[in-house]
Amino acid sequence: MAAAEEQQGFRSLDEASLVTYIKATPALAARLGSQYLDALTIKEVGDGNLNFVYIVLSDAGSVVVKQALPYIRLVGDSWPMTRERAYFEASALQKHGSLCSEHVPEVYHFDRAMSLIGMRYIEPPHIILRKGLIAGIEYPLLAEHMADYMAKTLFFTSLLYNSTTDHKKGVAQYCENAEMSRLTEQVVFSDPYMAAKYNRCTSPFLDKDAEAVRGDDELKLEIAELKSRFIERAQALVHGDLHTGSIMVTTDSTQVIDPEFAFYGPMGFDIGAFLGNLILAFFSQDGHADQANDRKAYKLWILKTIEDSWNLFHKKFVDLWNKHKDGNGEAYLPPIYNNSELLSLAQKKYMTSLFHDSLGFGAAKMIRRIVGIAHVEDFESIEDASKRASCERRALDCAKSILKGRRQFESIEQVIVHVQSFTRD
Ligand code: ADP
Ligand code: SR1
Ligand code: MG
Repeated sequence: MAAAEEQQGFRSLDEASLVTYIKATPALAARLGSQYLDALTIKEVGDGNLNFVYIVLSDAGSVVVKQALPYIRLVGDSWPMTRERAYFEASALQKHGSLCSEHVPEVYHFDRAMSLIGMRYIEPPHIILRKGLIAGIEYPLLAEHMADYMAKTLFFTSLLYNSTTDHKKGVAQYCENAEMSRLTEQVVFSDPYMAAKYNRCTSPFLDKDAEAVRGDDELKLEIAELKSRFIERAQALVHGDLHTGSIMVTTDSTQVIDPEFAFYGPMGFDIGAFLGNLILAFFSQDGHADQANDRKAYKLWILKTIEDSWNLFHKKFVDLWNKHKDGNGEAYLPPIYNNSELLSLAQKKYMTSLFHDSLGFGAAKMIRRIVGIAHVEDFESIEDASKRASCERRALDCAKSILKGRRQFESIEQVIVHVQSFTRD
């Protein structure tokens, strides 16, 4: 395999060879200052599941270099994975960045043969949101920023804004990211519902709970519906992996990274990933509570953030729709939907369906993080396994009920009340 890769112009880099690469790459060298290249500080910081990420600092500047190797880092080379994911990540960063530059890092350089992206270093005090949630830090602008990011990236890549011809061009381009979508199909929509090699749970505490998921016919019927929707519904260019580990934050800045799973899919997959991961963070809080901080106020802040995120997203998305209703979008042609009563009925129907999709996908994402392959640090960092399992069980039971009953919810406030009903206090 290595020889074939080399023929395609690919070499996997390390800290030392990255210096040589940077010296030979003007777009990166310029960012760091060409006279400082002999004294670079380079650190590999990839704590994600798939790739290698290097922070490169000089006295004059900084870059992040991310390289995809032909396998999944979490598992190793026994699970091969296309390096082309780097191309889709760079393309999606550029497209989403053009629509929402405030919340997407700039791409400085892309090398397709090397599966390598050079991008803005999202500097400290930014940290990964998931880590901030574990630490109990409040982010007052998170809901506003994420609502803005989701409304802009999803609206402007949908048929509400684009012609069907342009939309299909986008769909065709990202259809090629099928291998990444297949990974999601497997680890989100299939493996948790059957005995699968990489599934795990907090054993023995959750063994029966995982078995119950695999034996729950009602749940299986619902997840089948969502799986088909995930594959068939080319609604917008979605990020594809919008969990709290793909967002870097300070109290006044929010940056979305890592869209290597991007494709034209259901909008609710992104919204659900974000909200579902906030719900996981909520259920993990009891495991992080201590004498100094019972986390009760923080749990309320998370719930408020979930509520605000959906409500602000709803408002911003419908505002964009109204603003551009006479533009090129071909889903609701002005000659047909030109009376405000009819348009507002169409919007209500669209947003209700999107709400139920978001709840379904969010719940599916919660379930996979508890009984599937890739668990989340929110729970994994709770050392006491029995305590961890009881947090996870509440999250799992909540997710199952949302997945099955999603169509009954009429507002995010009702969902919040439902989530709270699974807690001890
Ligand atoms: P993977 O694709 O393997 O999931 P990520 O894109 O999530 O990798 O990146 C892994 C880690 O690298 C992140 O958790 C973050 O700490 C760091 N990172 C990634 N991109 C940047 C960036 N542009 N600026 C600063 N740190 C980054
Ligand atoms: C092998 S599954 C790895 C997971 O990590 C990524 O962040 C995606 O969520 C993927 O499902
Ligand atoms: Mg990641």
